[in-house]
Amino acid sequence: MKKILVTGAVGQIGSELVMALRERYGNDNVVAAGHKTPPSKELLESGPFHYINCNEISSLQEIVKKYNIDTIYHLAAILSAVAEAKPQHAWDVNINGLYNVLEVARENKCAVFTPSSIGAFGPSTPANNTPQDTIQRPNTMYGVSKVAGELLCDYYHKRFGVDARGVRYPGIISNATLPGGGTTDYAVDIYYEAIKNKRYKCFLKKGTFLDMMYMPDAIKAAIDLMEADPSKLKHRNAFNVTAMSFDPEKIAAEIKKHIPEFEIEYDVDPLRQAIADSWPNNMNDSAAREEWGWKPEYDLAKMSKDMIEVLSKKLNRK
Ligand code: AKB
Repeated sequence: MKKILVTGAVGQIGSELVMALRERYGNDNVVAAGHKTPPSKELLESGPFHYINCNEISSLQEIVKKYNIDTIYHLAAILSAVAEAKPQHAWDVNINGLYNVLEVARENKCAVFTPSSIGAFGPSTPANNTPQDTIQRPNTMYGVSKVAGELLCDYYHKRFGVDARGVRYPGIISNATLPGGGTTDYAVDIYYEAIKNKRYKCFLKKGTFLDMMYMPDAIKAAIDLMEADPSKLKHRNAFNVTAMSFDPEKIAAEIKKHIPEFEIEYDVDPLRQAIADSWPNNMNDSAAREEWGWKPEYDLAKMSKDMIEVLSKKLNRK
């Protein structure tokens, strides 16, 4: 049985990934590691949890040895808007943290999953049907750290044989943990506000198309890629993966089908708008589909129905 460590386990993806991995591989075989108290008691109590800082390599070493870890899902990262506000901190967490994880993986022969992002692309990348292999000249610290991370993972695979794999996630939408500090976060906030107040003030302007994905598909992508036959992987790291592309008007129209009184208005944040404008409108994810069978289950309609049902119950609005 696999012995897994998940860093960033209290974050948006990490907290749900830990529970999915525990269900699949057994509670005791999945060690969750985060730098703050988990939002859910379930995560803390269903299996091992440790406070670690990926910038301290000794704390990573200790856990990997203690539990005989063979696979690390490295989710600890700073998202785009926060990274622009604190670029030095973002470099430290996104690059030095990843470097430590790869070093520990090299020494202990662990496989590593690391997400890159649509943020690894920039204004000179073709914005529509963005190819798997294309121009990557991002103009944000988040993007710079993601491209460097992709290259570092490729390097550790080629040079040291570390089984490093990863995807370029789009914006991730979840009905459980909230995202923090991203440019695509509006696509989560909009559901909460639609249910609570029937209005949402959007910080991106209409016409800003971005790739998005519902959390169950994001979790599936990570697990499926790590379970894929390595002989079929030509790319290994940084696979484009997407499930849908929409702008604020399109998601608002979908929400209106369930909450007819809902209205969207705009108060554009120049920082996040500039970041979003530098990212693709929609990516081509055919390499992931061909090499390891990637196929999302949720489109905008199916995701919206589920989000509204689950959140309405959670917020006692039904
Ligand atoms: C962000 O908005 O920063 C993230 C991402 C797309 O990587 N959700």
